[in-house]
Amino acid sequence: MTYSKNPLVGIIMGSSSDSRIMKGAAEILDEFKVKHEDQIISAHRTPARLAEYAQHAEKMGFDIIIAGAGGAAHLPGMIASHTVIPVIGVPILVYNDKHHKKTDTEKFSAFGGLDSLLSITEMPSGSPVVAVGVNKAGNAGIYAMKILANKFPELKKKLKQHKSNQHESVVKESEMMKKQGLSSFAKKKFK
Ligand code: RP5
Repeated sequence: MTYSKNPLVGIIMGSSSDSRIMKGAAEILDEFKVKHEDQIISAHRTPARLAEYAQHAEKMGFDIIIAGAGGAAHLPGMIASHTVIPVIGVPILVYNDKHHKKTDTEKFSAFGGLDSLLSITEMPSGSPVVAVGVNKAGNAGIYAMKILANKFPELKKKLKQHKSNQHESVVKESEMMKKQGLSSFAKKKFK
């Protein structure tokens, strides 16, 4: 079953380089069969487009916006400033991987993702954005499903099933570890 003809969630990110991380949110929404619209909106490189997007999101009737950005991550906060739609921010660590010639240390943020985490969470009073952990786009997807589950009972059922699947998989791995012993379990898992 699908929940609507139109997308219920807008997924946006500051750069195409964020798509490697942000696809984690889309994968969860796809798994739960919730339609989403995905776009690149840069708070710094396309500021006018950012304001237009907020209007677009309201017109589309999105219930939630998932916004990911790295470094000086102003996208989630600025979108939240332009709309009353709840925004879930995804702080991104890995970036600049468009520039293949750069060394690994140049590809990553000098502040290890703390820069984007603080940029997203430290919003002024009266203009909140919630945030998941650094690079945890999948959690943003699950959190969005939890909000939507208040509207769609079928989605609530699926979330409960998702929880019990997680339980089963941890128990299964624990049984394997108990049987094989920690050393050989870890050797097989990370070979
Ligand atoms: C941020 O700058 C983007 O969200 C991205 O994480 C970071 C780097 O962007 P690129 O230089 O890879 O385009 O605005």
